[in-house]
Amino acid sequence: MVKSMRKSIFSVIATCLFAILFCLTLSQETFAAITPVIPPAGYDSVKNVPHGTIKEISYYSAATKSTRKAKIYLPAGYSNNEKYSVLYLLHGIGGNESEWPNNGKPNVIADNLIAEGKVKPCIIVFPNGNATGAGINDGWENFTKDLIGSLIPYVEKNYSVYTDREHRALSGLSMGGGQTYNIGFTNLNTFAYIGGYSAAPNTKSTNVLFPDNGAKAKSDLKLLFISCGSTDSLKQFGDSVHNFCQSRQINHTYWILSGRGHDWSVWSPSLWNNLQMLEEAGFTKGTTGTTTPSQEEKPVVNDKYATLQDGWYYIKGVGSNKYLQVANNKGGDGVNVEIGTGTGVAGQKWYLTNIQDGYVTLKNGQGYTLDVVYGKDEDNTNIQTYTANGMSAQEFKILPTSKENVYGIVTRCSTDAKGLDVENKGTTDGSNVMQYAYYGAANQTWIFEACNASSESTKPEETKPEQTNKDAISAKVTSDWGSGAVADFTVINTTGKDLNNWICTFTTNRKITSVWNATIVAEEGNTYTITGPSWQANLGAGQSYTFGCQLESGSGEIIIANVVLK
Ligand code: FER
Repeated sequence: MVKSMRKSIFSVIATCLFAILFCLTLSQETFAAITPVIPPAGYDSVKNVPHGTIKEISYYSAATKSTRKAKIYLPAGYSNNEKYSVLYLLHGIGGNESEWPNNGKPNVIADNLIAEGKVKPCIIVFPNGNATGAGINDGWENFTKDLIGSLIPYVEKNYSVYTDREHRALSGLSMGGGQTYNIGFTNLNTFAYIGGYSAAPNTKSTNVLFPDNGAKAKSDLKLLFISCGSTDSLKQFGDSVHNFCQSRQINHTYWILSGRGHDWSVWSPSLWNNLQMLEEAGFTKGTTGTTTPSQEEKPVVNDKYATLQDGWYYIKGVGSNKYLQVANNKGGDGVNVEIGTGTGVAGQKWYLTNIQDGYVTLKNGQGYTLDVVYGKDEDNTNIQTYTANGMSAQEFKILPTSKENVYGIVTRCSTDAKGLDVENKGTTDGSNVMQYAYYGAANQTWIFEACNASSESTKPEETKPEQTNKDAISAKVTSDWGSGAVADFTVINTTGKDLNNWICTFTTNRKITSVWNATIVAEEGNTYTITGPSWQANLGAGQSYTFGCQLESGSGEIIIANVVLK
């Protein structure tokens, strides 16, 4: 009896131990509850669901000292009133920023998963992973610097995204899978989620990937997803990461797609699973997913406008209770416009002038005019001040709201569809002001307070009489070889008077890399100030002068704006 009880207690303990061991063995490889599966048919077919958009972006890279291109998927209903997580998704050896968009259906896969409620809206960025250029011997290796030092900061400055590691993921296929491991494991403060699909021989050895023997990866990784086709000749590279992680008990999921090779039949299904695993691991935490404006926030029809009297105003944001101002109370071209606590300084005073068709201009106490950068019709375009130039970028309509003396300020360059908007509904001093689809939100509406003191009643000085017109300089491409171009720039003295030591400031849509037969005296972003050479320092009224410029790659004509010749 005692003996048989002992025997059964022993067998219960043994069964429990076995069960615990069994569970431990299972959880060792997979910590995400989602086990990858071959996606159902139609997972990458365009359906009648809201569609996100993929667009091209370009940014200056300190790693290549050039402007580089990338593509970005913005989910349907992308809104500045929401914050998004970002997945950086890398391509393979023959590709560039278009490889995933052209071949992998990433937008369709994401649109469908979002529409099904399986993942919340997020942003996917498709970089060009070969950051090559003059003097760079390994563009794939140099991409680490490009991604971390230039592309991520660009995305985080220009889009409404979270900026912590727990909202940033890195995945890639083949060469991009190798890069994902090389960059991801050694930058765990930047990325909490790593996904390598069919990683290539550029994958570094595990003693390089895990210099601390995997301690940080073990504690900090929120998701590690490894996938590969079973017949892929490169399978050993994912195996090596898997084997190391298994030996160090670093949580990960290794998905081998039976019978598949080194192609999109692995990569698109990997993305479909990876997105859902990201969702489960907390990648989109904080995003509400309710990005469609509610009924009362629907864009208003801008068929009416308010008429305010010409005069000086302080312009106060309704959502922030702070005043429209220039940064550092500085007068100048290209000075940022933001909000700040009311102090009555010149940089917070705006002289409203009614012009034609219901539009107004707003010139501040320093004599510079409110201006939409390049007059672009795009959400998130920044607002600055610039010398008055009569262009639509400087023309605004004041729209009434249901509240007295509360107005929207919409921009003519967006045909009144976008309005001055405090970025991310900011309320702190220095919060940026840009243009965004206008729907009368608190961060898009403004109170006009007349400045009453008699000293303020005079119109601002007419500044910059040297301002001429946009035709004072023009450019013509003479040779374009794709990655660069040469153009003739012609300055015409349209000022009506002789100019000694002429100086011309302008902005272009393509970066100038060098100039001959003239000199660049100042350069800020894409704004250049150029003087003539010693033999052409003077330019008589009506006279023209042509000099040469080398430009970075781009396409189409050269657009020149904001020209000042003096
Ligand atoms: C190699 C085989 C394949 C290699 C890279 C690849 C660097 C990459 C393939 C891809 O990106 O699809 O030996 O060496």
